[in-house]
Amino acid sequence: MSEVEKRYESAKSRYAAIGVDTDAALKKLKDIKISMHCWQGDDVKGFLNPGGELTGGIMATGNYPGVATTPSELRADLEKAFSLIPGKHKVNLHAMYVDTDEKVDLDEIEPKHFEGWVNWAKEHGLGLDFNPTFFSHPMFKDNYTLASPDSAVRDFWIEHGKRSRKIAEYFGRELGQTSINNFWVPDGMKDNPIDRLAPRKRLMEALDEVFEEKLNEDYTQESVESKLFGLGAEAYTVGSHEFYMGYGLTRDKLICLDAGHFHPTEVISNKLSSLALFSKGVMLHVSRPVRWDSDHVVLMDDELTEIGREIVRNDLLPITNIGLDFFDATINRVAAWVVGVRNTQKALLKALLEPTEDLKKMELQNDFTSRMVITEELKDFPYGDVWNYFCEQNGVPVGLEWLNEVQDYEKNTLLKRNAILER
Ligand code: RNT
Ligand code: ZN
Repeated sequence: MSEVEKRYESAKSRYAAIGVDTDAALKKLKDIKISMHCWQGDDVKGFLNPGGELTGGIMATGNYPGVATTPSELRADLEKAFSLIPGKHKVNLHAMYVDTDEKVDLDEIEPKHFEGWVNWAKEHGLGLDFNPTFFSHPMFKDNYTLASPDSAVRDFWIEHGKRSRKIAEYFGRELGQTSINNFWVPDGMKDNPIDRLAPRKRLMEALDEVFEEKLNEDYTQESVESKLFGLGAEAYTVGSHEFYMGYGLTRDKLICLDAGHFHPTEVISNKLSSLALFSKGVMLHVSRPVRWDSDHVVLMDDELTEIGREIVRNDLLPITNIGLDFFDATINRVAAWVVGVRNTQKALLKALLEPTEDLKKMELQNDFTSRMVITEELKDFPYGDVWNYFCEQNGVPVGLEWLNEVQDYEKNTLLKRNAILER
């Protein structure tokens, strides 16, 4: 028996004593796919318009060496990250990550421009999610895309939205896993608008045009992502939470909740149970807003723990698509992915290791003392031993070991990349 197995056996009996089956928890964890966002790998630059500016109110800061600048570099980095993460997952692509030598614009993209990604996903047993890219483009005009008062601008983006749906449909058909196509639109104003209504009406109507054609939902489903504010859109964001709650619920779309898109003390964990009653499902952008929508790497903090609990305690896994959304360019980008995905899995595991039914019973019986004492004691239970065993079982490094692999990869691959760039 390995050291990891020995520790697992001991943890297993401690959990069994409070009625928790650790083997069952690990079996469930193995089936949970995390959608790993490709854009952490290249600081949200994409391949459509090399050297272009990042617009749309989001920002990546830092210049850590080794950034991916081609689809094959990005895929190599993703592969490295996945080799350090237990389980089989999905990659979340954006339209600007086209893989083609053709000069193609956002209103011209077709499934064939993503064939390289699909072949790669097949080879590695991965799913693919998608996002139309409504930013970093000259047609992002006066801070507007789909909500623009200029019909030429709107039409460009409507065409883009329609094309993105065909690509997501193609992903779903080819890979046999539903591809979630997430719509986030940065449109807004820096200072106080006079008319908040007209842009929202234009956005609603433009989206209705984009979604006119019915597509097979086994292949693709759309989600809509709200936001409170962005850089340059501090006073007003057209696609607010209320806007997309209304839109998503009336148009049968998934609601996307990004952890950084609300008031600084407002949390998304508390929204899941309400959405579960009214929406067909959710897409999560698990992120960490440090004082604002800063998109820091996801750490094991209270909100992540609570997100895991809300999903597991309320049995929301079947209607929840879990994706990540952060971009930190001051650290090794592969490490950023690995920390974010492993933490998200660990938060789910911690929740899976709770005696949920017993705790619910105590609550119903007004036994708030036991509820508090048990949940506090649970924080010191050896979930780390269960996690380590899960990693070993799934053939990925245990504990700190993965850092060595990232460091080797940096030395042998990432740093060489930059040397070539500098020549
Ligand atoms: C921006 C949104 C959006 C983006 C990605 C790149 O505030 O969170 O999800 O981060 O689409
Ligand atoms: Zn997001």
